[in-house]
Amino acid sequence: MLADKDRIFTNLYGFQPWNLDAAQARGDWDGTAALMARGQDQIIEDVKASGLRGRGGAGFPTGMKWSFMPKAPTPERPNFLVVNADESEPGSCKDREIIRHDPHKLIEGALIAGFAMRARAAYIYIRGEYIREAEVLQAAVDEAYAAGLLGKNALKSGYDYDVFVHRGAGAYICGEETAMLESLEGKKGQPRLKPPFPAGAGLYGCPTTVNNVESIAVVPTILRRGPAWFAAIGNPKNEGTKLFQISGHVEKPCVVEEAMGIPFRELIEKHCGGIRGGWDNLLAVIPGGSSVPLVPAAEIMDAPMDFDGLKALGSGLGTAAVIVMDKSTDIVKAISRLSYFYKHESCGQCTPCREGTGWMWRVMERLRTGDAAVGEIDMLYDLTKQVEGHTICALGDAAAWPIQGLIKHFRPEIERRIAGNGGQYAEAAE
Ligand code: L3W
Ligand code: SF4
Repeated sequence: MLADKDRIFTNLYGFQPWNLDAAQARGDWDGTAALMARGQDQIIEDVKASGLRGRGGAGFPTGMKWSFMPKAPTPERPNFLVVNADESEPGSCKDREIIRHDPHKLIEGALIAGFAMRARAAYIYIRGEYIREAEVLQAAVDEAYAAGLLGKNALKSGYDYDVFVHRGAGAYICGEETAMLESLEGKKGQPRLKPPFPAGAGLYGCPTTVNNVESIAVVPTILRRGPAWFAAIGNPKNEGTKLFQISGHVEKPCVVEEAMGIPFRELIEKHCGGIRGGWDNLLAVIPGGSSVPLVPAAEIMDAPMDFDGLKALGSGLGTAAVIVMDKSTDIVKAISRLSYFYKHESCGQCTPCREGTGWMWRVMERLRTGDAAVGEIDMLYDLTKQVEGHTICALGDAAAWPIQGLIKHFRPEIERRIAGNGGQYAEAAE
């Protein structure tokens, strides 16, 4: 379990004010100019040494991503940082807490990260539904400007840096990094083909790094306490602290900062008061937000909650949005509902996703009611394989994986429905 002294997000629950005075009293903006004086390359090396991997789902090494940015940008082709605050993954709600209660950690991180990658400005793209959070964030940015922490000659460092808050309009797909860039440019939020990656051609065609809110907000503390401190927490290649968001059938759903790699059972016992109805009542867990396959109860119990531990189980850490389902869950219905979500959120520009998500959802609905032939289970599995890996962005994969997980682990339950024996689990209320 993570010691209190190792927690980065000391105001996660908003017990203290979010404003600049309170943030500074908690240690934010302490010696920021001295951190920057270490130099851009040293900051990138420190972030690399800390082992920080992207907290938005993919787990790409953050320092390495920054190192892809050109070292000599020109006024005609500046570098940009884009902070992905379009938190829309079902189950994910950690970035919201950071922005609500600790916005200065994000803003200070955006300054240091932008400086390290020689960016001219940062755009924080915040989910449209996060109305109050956008207000807090803008007010915190305004405070930072007024205090000389941002803008011309930010922190008297000789470095000019702007931070803009940009509100989204409610499309999940704008959380995909290249759709976000399109949206920022004022266009329809549709993903671009990669490569080129944003570091080569991003916002307005300029070199751009897109990082998740949590990835940026932890950077000042990592630099202040030293990369070795961060790297000593967690497991090899899965270092540091992580915000877990636990929802569903636990006694006390919560967002909590823990060490990467904490075993699932410990996470739930220590912070969530256990599983509703006891451990025998656990059915399955989606450990990383709706885009990763579910893991059945018996396999998840002692699993390390980190990138590699969950990958070994055929799932993933994703954003660490842990969705817990007990035996009252209609598991086929739950996955069918996710299929509907992906069908609804598909941007429609590539055929396997546009057509496949609707097709998968329709078959899922028939499996839910048992109004299908047994052979359609394999047909649906094949269909997910036709979508997976054949689309422009990861939404196609995200739509396919939950269904694959369901078929892999709960085929007998689907077959029972088809055989007309009734479900093993009670039909959940609408
Ligand atoms: C330069 C290369 N850059 C990779 C960069 C790339 C991106 C990052 C990761 O999807 C996942 C997705 C969701 N040169 C590079 C390179 N990069 N190779 O590294 O890239 P990638 O393609 O592995 O992932 P992605 O397309 O960014 C992210 C999953 O996260 N997810 C949930 C997401 C939801 C939220 C939310 O609501 N906040 O984040 C959950 O699992 O499905 O698989 O920056 O440019 N050679
Ligand atoms: Fe759009 Fe789906 Fe293709 Fe992604 S995979 S670009 S969401 S149609």
